[in-house]
Amino acid sequence: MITMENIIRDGHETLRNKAEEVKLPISTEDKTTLDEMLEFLKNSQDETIAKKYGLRSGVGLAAPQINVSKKMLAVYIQDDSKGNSIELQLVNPKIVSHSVQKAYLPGGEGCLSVDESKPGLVHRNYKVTIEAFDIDGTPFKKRFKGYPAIVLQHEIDHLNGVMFYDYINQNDPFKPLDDAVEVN
Ligand code: K2U
Ligand code: NI
Repeated sequence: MITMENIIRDGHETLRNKAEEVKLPISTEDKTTLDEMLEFLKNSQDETIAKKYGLRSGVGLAAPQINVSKKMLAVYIQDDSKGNSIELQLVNPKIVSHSVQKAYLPGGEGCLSVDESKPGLVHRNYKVTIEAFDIDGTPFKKRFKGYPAIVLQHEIDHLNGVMFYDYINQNDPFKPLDDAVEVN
């Protein structure tokens, strides 16, 4: 199982590299890695397991964060209000279109690979359309908005060597862009 020891931290060169496209058909090894990434997210959101193994809660994880420089990511977002959850294991994901409108989390963002706080707003696209392949190699295309869209952009950034704090306006970190949507 993946634990925090497997997650590389800011300063490790892999976090600033562009990850490699995954060769299709997806190998057994890459499928296992994707399953372990999703398992980590579920474990990290289980109070008992997270406490037992000292896991930081995460809703997304990109393969470079476990020092696997491949274009693979997992997302696990539980939406208790409506009972549905978002569970994704994506290979070679790309944003094929996005809204003009921007969005941000009012409290800023964090990252499992960044131990210290980096206060400030991260403006992202409010809506994105993602094309990818799923773990079975089936083509995937879906539009996301709001929080899931923010999480996916954070993870896809990891595949391109971009960190969330790269976007923070150091002169006025909590100044929202005009017309940007606050996402809660
Ligand atoms: O990539 C990662 O390090 C996981 C990030 C994902 C993230 C996406 C969007 C905005 C902030 C972070 C975090 O660890 S997830 C942490 C977290 C957990 C529960 C709810 C919100 C954020
Ligand atoms: Ni991150």
